[in-house]
Amino acid sequence: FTVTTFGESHGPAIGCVIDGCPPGLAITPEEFRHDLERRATGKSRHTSARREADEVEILSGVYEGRTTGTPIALLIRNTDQRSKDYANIAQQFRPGHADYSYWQKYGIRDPRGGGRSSARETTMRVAAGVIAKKWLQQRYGVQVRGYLAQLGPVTPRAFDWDAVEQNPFFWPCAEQVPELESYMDALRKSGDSIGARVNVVADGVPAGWGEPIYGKLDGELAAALMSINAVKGVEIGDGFAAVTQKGTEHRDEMSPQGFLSNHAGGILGGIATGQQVTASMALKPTSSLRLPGQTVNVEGQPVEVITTGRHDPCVGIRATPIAEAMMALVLMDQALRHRAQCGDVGEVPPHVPGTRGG
Ligand code: EPS
Repeated sequence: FTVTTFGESHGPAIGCVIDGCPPGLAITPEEFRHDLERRATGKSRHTSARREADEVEILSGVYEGRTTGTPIALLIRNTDQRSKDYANIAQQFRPGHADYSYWQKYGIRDPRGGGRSSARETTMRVAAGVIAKKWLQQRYGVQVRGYLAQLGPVTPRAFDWDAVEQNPFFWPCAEQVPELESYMDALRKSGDSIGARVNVVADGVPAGWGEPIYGKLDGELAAALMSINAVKGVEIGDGFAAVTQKGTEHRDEMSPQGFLSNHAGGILGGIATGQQVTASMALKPTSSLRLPGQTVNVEGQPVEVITTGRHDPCVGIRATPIAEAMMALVLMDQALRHRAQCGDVGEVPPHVPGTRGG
């Protein structure tokens, strides 16, 4: 099961090809709308003002509302490109932006909206994730959900899944939302940007998904989350907190009723334990800033850069649906691989009853 995307932020369209989806899954263009809107720009004053309809066209792989098993091609036409915003950065590099490394690699300067390095590319990951989420839910009852776990210095004071979808931040504590809004308003006024942490979890993952050495579930999850623009760190389970933990603290003790804790993030030796799969990712602050910074131009001369245009002061705010999509895509792939080798859930008996699921 593979997904590739194509297109540029300021090109005519973006799209993806999903290969290896089983036949028979019911899917309509309307079903993409919810998650695409959750990720989209222009939904609150705290994100980029670019307005895109993000209407999905299904070009192939679906017949009479069901997947056929052949490659699924999805297309979204760009409608609100404004390349002129980028005229002043055409000859210079934004510090902290991929335009520098793209230039070093390809020697071609396409400054319009960051091209392939733009957050716009993540639209298609979310679209592909809709298919994976639906298949996982229908076939195995697996649910993938995420939330914003930290915005700059602010951490949630309480946790409530119901709160997450009620605010533009995907924040799990409703009473803190005004605090986040004032923080973001002040930040936007200052012209600066801020980093964030997004957590993503999967409930109902059956024990056994994942590969023991090559293609470990945690390894593939880390790679998938790390491949999202602006992600600089990924943790599975307790992640870097494990550095200071004792073995007695970190190990997840077991009982006939199941595990007593989940420091491992639902994965041992690259294979799912049947517990909730948990991951966390750190997103860097956006590099396109209207505050002046020191840089070089394409001739290597020192210049000052100021970026105008429509930018997110915190890309982490829109990253929750992207993290969910990437986790769902990895889980769907691992589910299909597990099925191919070991048969379906229930065909391989659990050695310790009670530790499956839960
Ligand atoms: C982005 C810059 C802005 C954002 C864009 C990501 O676009 P533009 O250059 O057209 O003003 O709106 O994000 C999206 C369009 C999107 O759909 O996520 C950037 O510099 O990465």
